[in-house]
Amino acid sequence: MKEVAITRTIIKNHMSRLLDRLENDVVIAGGGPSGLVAGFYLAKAGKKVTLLEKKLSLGGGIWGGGMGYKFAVVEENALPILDDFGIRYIKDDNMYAIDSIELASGLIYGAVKAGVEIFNLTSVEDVVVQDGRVKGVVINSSPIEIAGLHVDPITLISKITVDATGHDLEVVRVLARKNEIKLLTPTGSILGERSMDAEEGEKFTVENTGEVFPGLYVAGMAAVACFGGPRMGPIFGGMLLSGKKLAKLIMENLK
Ligand code: 48H
Repeated sequence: MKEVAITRTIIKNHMSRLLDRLENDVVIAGGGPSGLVAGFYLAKAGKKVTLLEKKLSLGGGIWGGGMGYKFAVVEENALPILDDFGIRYIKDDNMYAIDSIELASGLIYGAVKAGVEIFNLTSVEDVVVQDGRVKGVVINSSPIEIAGLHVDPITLISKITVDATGHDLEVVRVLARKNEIKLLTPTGSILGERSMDAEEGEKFTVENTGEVFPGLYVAGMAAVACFGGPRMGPIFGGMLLSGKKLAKLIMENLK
């Protein structure tokens, strides 16, 4: 029966992809701009990258531009990244404007085509910690999490784990809450996001992209929230550059 073939095709393909990703070079939590760009460059370099997104659709904070006006903005130094993805931009007032629909869909498509294995509807709820190092993620189905059902999670192993969960900094927060550890921040703790300063926030994001605990890296707004930088509003150059820098750092680490 056709119904059986449809169902078998879905289950077989999903399960074979998932089984292939029990062990990874890199697992990225969060499918916003920083996570997608990092995944793209790592996959292009031949790394086995799995990206987990808790929502149905990826793209994080891109879709709504600024206050729902559908344009995102980047500075000139982020243009090579857009060129790598084939995403178009318009020069305007010393800035570059991008249709946020093209930015979000272009980053997602680029990451998938580069070889990033993406699982949506998948929440990272904890990490695996052994020998003083993060060695993977503990995941659950988002609908199970949202319903508050008592269903235990499963685990994916990774050489490197990335917190690209944006403002909420979910992975680092759970690590810090459950374990008596010191993070690689100036105080050893999470410093928290500060109020708006677009210029400084953009710089801060890239400068603070990096390792925050052995095996665990932060990128994008998660780096800002972790290291105590200012927000920058709907300018996305720092997020894209953060993703690219992260890929470079991880490549060096994995050598
Ligand atoms: C799986 C999760 C989990 C979880 C969250 O917020 P994002 O777009 O993140 P960035 O850092 O790549 O980009 C930030 C940018 O969009 C932004 O918000 C800016 C520039 N703000 C400036 C300002 O002033 O406000 O994406 C994070 C993604 C989202 O899709 C979440 O659903 C997802 O991570 N996520 N995925 N497991 N536990 N938590």
